[in-house]
Amino acid sequence: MNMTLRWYGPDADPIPLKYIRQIPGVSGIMGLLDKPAGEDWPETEFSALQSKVNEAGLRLEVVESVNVHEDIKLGLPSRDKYIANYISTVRMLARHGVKVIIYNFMPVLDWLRTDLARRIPEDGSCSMYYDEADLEGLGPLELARRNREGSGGFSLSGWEPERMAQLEKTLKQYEGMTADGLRQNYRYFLDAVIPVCEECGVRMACHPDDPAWPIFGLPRIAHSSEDFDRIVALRFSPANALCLCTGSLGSDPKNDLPAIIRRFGHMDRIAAVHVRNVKFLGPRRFRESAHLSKDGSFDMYEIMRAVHEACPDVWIRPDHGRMIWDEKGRPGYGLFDRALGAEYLLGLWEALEKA
Ligand code: DNO
Repeated sequence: MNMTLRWYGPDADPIPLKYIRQIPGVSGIMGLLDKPAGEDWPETEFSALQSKVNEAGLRLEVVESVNVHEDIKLGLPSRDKYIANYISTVRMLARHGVKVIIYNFMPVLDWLRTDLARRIPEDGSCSMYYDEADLEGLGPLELARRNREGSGGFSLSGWEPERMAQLEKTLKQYEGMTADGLRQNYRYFLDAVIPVCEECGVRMACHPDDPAWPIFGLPRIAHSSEDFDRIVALRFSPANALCLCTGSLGSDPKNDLPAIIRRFGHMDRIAAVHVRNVKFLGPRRFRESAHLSKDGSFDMYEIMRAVHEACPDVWIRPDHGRMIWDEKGRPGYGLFDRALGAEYLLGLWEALEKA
């Protein structure tokens, strides 16, 4: 298992690489170039980023994310141009030793919370929070505005300004799109990209829908074991893999996380894992808790045991942390709580190794 931390790059992330290097057991980052979806990533920029990471004593073998342009998800004629750019980026990343590319196929919006900094009454820390009831009377545009205001000036992955600028138009384009229609467009994308990944030794890792159900009437096709069965069948190859995110999938209590990890891990279809805990507060209402089992609703030991059993060589990162110790940072991506999360997961791992 390779323990990593997500890092947004020297200009966008307030956390110095040196600090990440000092977290015991963290060997690399999951990183990215901050480019609008659909762009072919410039090699010189990526190689400069990777050198910086390497100089800090860390590795950059997982890229999160190379975003998929909406025209691909919509199946518009312009998709071929964007797929060609995607392929060119895959080849470039492979030349630099990248092994896994995390992406998602969620229409328009990526992950969604209704409060980016909800105070946890028990200990005074803040974490991200979701209540479906708060979405009523709140359209996506209003939510995007709130996110912008609540993000402390940081651009949030999945809520990038250029994406939000197009929001109204993109939402219109999706009118009438069904889950099957979206899946067909997904197949078209995978048919083009996966053979290239096989050729150059890269694995695509699809991130689940977060939360794990459709929102704002948009189709979503990656939030259950059955959905993943369909996704791996769209193009059957170890390069067509998943990024198993426990917090996203687990937002629906029906999803049995250890069972899903075992199912797709044993099939060799898990290329990356995001591990975090969630505390259910009611139907479709939850907060992101500390990683510790006791603080949330998941059994983190059982989750790590399933990873250890079914995909032990995977790249992992602790996911969204709370804001603690008065840290100011990108919601979900501060240093302190994620570092605690990494140590806790590494502790579970050591126990599993020795048992
Ligand atoms: C949220 C992240 C997601 C993830 C993308 C992958 O914090 O886990 O934004 O990076 O869905 O494409």
